[in-house]
Amino acid sequence: MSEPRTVATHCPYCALQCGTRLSREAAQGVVVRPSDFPVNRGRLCQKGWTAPALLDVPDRLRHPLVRGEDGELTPVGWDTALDAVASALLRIRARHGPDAAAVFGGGGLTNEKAYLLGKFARLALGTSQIDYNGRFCMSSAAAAGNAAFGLDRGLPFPVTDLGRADAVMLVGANPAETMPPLMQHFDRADLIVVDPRRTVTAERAALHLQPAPGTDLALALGLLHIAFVDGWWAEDYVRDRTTGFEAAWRRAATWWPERVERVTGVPVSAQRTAVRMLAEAGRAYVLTGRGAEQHSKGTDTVSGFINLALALGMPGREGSGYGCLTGQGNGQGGREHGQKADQLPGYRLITDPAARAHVAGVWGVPPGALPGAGRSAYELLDALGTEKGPRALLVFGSNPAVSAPHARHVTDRMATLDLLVVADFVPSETARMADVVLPVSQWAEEEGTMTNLDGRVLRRRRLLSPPSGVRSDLEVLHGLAIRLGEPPHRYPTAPREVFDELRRASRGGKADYSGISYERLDAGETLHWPCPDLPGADLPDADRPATDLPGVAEPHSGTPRLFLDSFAHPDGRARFAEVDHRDAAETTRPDYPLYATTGRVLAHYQSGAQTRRVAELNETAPEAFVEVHPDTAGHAGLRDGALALVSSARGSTVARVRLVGTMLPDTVFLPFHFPGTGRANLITHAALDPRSGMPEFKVCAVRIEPCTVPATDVRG
Ligand SMILES: Nc1nc2c(c(=O)[nH]1)N[C@H]1C(S)=C(S)[C@@H](COP(=O)(O)OP(=O)(O)OC[C@H]3O[C@@H](n4cnc5c(=O)[nH]c(N)nc54)[C@H](O)[C@@H]3O)O[C@H]1N2
Ligand SMILES: Nc1nc2c(c(=O)[nH]1)N[C@H]1C(S)=C(S)[C@@H](COP(=O)(O)OP(=O)(O)OC[C@H]3O[C@@H](n4cnc5c(=O)[nH]c(N)nc54)[C@H](O)[C@@H]3O)O[C@H]1N2
Ligand code: SF4
Ligand SMILES: [Mo]
Repeated sequence: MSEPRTVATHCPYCALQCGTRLSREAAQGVVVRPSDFPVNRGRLCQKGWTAPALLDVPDRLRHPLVRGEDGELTPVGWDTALDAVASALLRIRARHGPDAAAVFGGGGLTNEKAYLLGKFARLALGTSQIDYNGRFCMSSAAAAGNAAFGLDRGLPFPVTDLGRADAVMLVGANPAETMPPLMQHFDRADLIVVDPRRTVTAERAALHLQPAPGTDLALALGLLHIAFVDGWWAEDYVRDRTTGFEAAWRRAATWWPERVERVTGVPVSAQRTAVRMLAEAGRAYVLTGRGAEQHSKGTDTVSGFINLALALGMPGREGSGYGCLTGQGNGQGGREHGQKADQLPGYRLITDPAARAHVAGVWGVPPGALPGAGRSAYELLDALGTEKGPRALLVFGSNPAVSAPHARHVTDRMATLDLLVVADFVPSETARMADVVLPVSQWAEEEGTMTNLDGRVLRRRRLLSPPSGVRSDLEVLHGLAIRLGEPPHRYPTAPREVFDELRRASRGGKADYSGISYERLDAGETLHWPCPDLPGADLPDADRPATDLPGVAEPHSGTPRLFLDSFAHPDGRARFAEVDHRDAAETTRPDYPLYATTGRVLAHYQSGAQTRRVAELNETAPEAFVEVHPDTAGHAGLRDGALALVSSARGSTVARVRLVGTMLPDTVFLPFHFPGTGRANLITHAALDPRSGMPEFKVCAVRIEPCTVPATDVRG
């Protein structure tokens, strides 16, 4: 098969999924150009522009590696590697049972990979122990969205709707660095940014509210209080389209603006201005990011902001609404097709008997063959190697050695495993710990689908063959499954075949993809889920209703805007949530007097496994740093550019001081993209949100001091 010279595809990184044209050119090799796709309209960020460099990073994995007797990872053939993994898995299962093997997936995997990984875990391994890094990402917003609206799709409207907004409130999101091309959709709107830091996004805002980390819920309650007391609330909408306002109001009633100012630090006048700006705008949106969500009360915090949006009558109205800015490339699709501990494909609950029967039917097994719900991501990592926990872990698409909270503890747990297997295309920090490393193909070398932040299903297309010696994730799963005794046809390796099965498995579920096909996407159709297929599409040709009958002729055109007529609860109404503020799991004390919060910079993506290997990006942000207010640094004896030791009750990390005059004096900020002793997650807290399993990445208590020991002596 000859390879195309140019393909229309999407960026390998974030959930915006900017459209690109990728071509092979004689002089420059692979070249990327932005396309006029609606989300990015001809723009890309620095990561998108430099993405081709990922294809041939110097230490690209090209051979399977197995840890030898000498303790070193050594190249071997594929049969040797897969045999080693399968025989170890069989041994562990025989001794400890099926739940002794666990799987950790990722929101960067295509829909096809995420689906087949979930199926592989449930059938080939028979384990309930599967979860993924999306738990660390948007799980709090998902839990709050499901509770409020009966359905969780990050943005229940197309991104381009934002372009007509008059006001947009961004709570804990910094899209100017995390999704730069998104900013063009805010050109018309007055931005209200809620962030403890004066970020690049906050610089562009009409109003910047600067709460102390972990106090957003108090702020949300206070804004609801003002909306009601000052008479801004949408009484008719609340009566006709919602339930539960009274209970929510009872909580908000005690959050008068002065009390909110005391807890959050946001002045009363700014609170009032924010509510007025949203209420007076004809078209307004409230959007949350990780800053609001990555807390042990992340779900309640998002519920607090949804309550505000509902009180102002925004959700389910064209031109207004609430949304969560999902993060990873397939953060949306990755949570819909069965790699989440409690879910089956189609966003079905694994505990729902009807869901189990449907999916088991598609998989050709009795429903009883499907395991139940497993542990959430951090609970899973925390249980590794313990008496009741998994003894083997297979990682596809994540680098938890850097990105998991309380990272030292997590790597300690991983070190006790009988078997750690990592599939990746670079030797990530987690891969370096593995017993077996499986080199896989990446983005421009494969076909598939991704679902972007507004629920639009997109085609990822192949420009190049993968390097020889490298296999696709689908081929890896197939190879392992047959060695574990599974019938080969259960694990197709062609993405289109997997997608067609995923369509059947999702049919009738919340995230129904059954009407979406490669053919329709390749013909240029814009399809947002849910997109059910024609009635009878699952029947043999002869039994299908004739398509020229009235009402069955047109294929479903997808659902760009949800909730316009009704919300997805049985009564069609949205639910206010009865939430109240509480402190972060850890508050400051004399030995840890400052708050640390964490997040991202423009040049790096996530654990940095990919972007630290792209020279142009790494030069922009070569090492860990900590943003500190000059007075705070002065008290600690630290100058700009000095090396600081930032310590919490869990450990210390080393970072270079950046003096930032707009920082809150009692708050420091660290990006989490760096490895070794520069890992921000050496200090973060693993307190979990009881409803979503989200860890408290965004607030913990620390102290900061000059780093007097060589960085290598700090336990990393
Ligand atoms: N450059 C870059 N872009 C990315 C990624 C990346 O790694 N790098 N990752 C992608 C992914 S997976 C995700 S999830 C998104 C994340 O996108 P964002 O949510 O925009 O990213 P973060 O930097 O994690 O957090 C946003 C802001 O929250 C603020 N914050 C911290 N604590 C609090 C708090 O208590 N309250 C409030 N209100 N704000 C707080 C931080 O100061 C930060 O500016 O980005 C995606 N895009
Ligand atoms: N302190 C702190 N920690 C955080 C956060 C924070 O804000 N603060 N944010 C959290 C969030 S929102 C997220 S999303 C996580 C992300 O953190 P991680 O899950 O570690 O994400 P990545 O760094 O993207 O790791 C993905 C890995 O999979 C590989 N990979 C990419 N695509 C594929 C594929 O198709 N197949 C296979 N087999 N491998 C692939 C990449 O090379 C990389 O090594 O971090 C979380 N950790
Ligand atoms: S905004 Fe996201 S999708 Fe767009 S170019 Fe940057 S990293 Fe890629
Ligand atoms: Mo994320």
